[in-house]
Amino acid sequence: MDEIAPRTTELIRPPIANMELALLAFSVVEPDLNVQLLDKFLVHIEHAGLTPVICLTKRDLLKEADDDVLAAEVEQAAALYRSIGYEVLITSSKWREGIEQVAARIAGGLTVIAGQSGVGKSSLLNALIPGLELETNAISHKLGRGKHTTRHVELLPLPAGGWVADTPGFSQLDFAEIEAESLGACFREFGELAERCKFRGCLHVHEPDCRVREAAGTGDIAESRYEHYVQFLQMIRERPRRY
Ligand SMILES: Nc1nc2c(ncn2[C@@H]2O[C@H](COP(=O)(O)OP(=O)(O)O)[C@@H](O)[C@H]2O)c(=O)[nH]1
Ligand SMILES: [Mg+2]
Ligand SMILES: [Zn+2]
Repeated sequence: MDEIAPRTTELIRPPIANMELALLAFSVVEPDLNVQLLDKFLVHIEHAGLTPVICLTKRDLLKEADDDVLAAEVEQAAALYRSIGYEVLITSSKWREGIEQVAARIAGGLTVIAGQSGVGKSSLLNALIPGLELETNAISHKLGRGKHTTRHVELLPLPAGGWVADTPGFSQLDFAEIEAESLGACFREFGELAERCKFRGCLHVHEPDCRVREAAGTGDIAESRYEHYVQFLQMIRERPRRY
């Protein structure tokens, strides 16, 4: 009789099980880097028990834009996520920059690639896998919308071993599977601090002697991260009850 392998990790959306790494693609331009959405993806990936690797794509556009403010924002974001302990790779599929680093990082493993539609996931896979010609969603001027975008999940073998799954792009993630009490654990840098909050089960919002809120006040936890935590907590509390 066939045995059904236990599902070790589960991402609700996209529908993939038994993955190890989540390569989280975010473009620096077109669409602009959206750190709230990045934090949302990170929460879902942490919750699923996958290891996230952040991949900032379309670096060539950043260089072409020659915009110091934008460049500084991207630098800051990369520094912030690295300081939290996340790996951040910066790539240009167009210029083939950073592709070898991504290839080395995901070689031999099982990787799911996730990110909003249009950030360059399929282009990155084409750059990683010689001969692969996934359709990329260049805007069709005739139809005025993306065409031939990825609609289903496909496991692709990597040249150096291992597999990668291209997933349909999605821009909306809800918190249907995450409880308020487990949200804090999805923010890595809250970890040790949260253990020293006065109250067990502290949600780090209004509770007295909360180390997490304290750290957000002093800047030890980045303002943007704490803000997003509070926003997500609110979303969890406001979601419709499921019976
Ligand atoms: N300039 C530039 N454009 C890119 C790059 N990667 C992807 N694109 C463009 O971004 C659009 C979306 O790319 P695609 O790979 O289909 O994104 P996906 O929806 O995430 O799979 C297409 O028009 C690509 O040509 C890049 O590194 N540089
Ligand atoms: Mg695609
Ligand atoms: Zn607390």
